[in-house]
Amino acid sequence: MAKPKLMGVVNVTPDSFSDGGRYLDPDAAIGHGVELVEQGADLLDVGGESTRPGAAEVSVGEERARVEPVVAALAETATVSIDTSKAEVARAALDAGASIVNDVTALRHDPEIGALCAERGATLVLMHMQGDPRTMQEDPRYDDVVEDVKAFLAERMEVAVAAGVAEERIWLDPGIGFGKDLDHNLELLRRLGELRALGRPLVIGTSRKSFIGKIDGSPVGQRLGGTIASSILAAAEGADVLRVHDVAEAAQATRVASAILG
Ligand code: HH2
Repeated sequence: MAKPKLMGVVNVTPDSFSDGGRYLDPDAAIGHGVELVEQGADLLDVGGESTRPGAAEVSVGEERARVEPVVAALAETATVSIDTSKAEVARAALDAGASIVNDVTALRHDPEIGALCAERGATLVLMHMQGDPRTMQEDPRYDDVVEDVKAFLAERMEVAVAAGVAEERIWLDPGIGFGKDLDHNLELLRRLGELRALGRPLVIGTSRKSFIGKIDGSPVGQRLGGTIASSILAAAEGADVLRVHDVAEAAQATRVASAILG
C-alpha cells in the first residue's frame, strides 16, 4: 500500500457538521492548521462554507472574509487547498497562497473555477455529489453507484480539461456522504479500486461522516474508529489522499498499515 497523503480539515465555519464554530475565529483556525501540520498533515483544506445537508448558504463576501486570512497565514508553511464552489472565493484564496481548489460541485455551481485553475496552474479536485447539499440525502438513487460515479467523474474531468486544466492537475473524489445512502457509501468504498481506471489521484473523505453512525449508532463526536477503518481500507484500495479531521490518529494508522502491507 502506497502511503496516502493526509489532507487535514480546517473549517472556518459556524455550522460544519462535526466541528462547526470551533475554528470560526481566524486565530483559532490558523492555530488548528499549524497543529494539524505538526501532526503529519501533508496539506490543509480550508473551507468557509459547510456542505452538510441543509447548511445555510454563505455570501461571497462572508466566505472570503472567513478564509482569506487563514489561507494567507497557513500557506506560508503548508500546501493549502480551498474548499469552495465559488470562483471569486477560489481566486482570493489562490491570491493568498493556496495551490489547490477543492470544488464539491465539480464545476457545476461555478464553471469559472475551471478557467481560473487553468490560468493559475492550480490543482483541481472534482467531487461527485448527487443533487445539492439541501436535497442530496432525499432518497438518492443509482443504477450502479460505482459505474454512475465513475461516468460522472469522467465527464467532469472532460469539462475541466476543455476549460484548460491540465489532466495532470486533476484529482477525483467519489464524494462519500454526498447524495448517497449507507449502501451506496459502502459499495463505493468496497469497489474504490474500480475508480483507479480514471487514471487520476483519488481523494476520499469519510471522516466522522454519518454513514459510520448508521452502522453503529455512534454520535458525530465518537466516529474516530470508523474514520480510521474506512480510511485505511480506502488507502488499501488505492486512495491517494485522505481528507480527515483527526490527523494524528490517521498519520499513525497509515504508517502502521503501510509498514504491514509494504
Ligand atoms: N467532505 C466534506 C467537505 N468537503 N471535499 C471533498 N473533496 N471530499 C469530501 O468528502 C468532503 C469535502 C464534509 O466534511 P466537513 O468539511 O467536515 O463538513 P462541512 O461540509 O459541514 O463543513
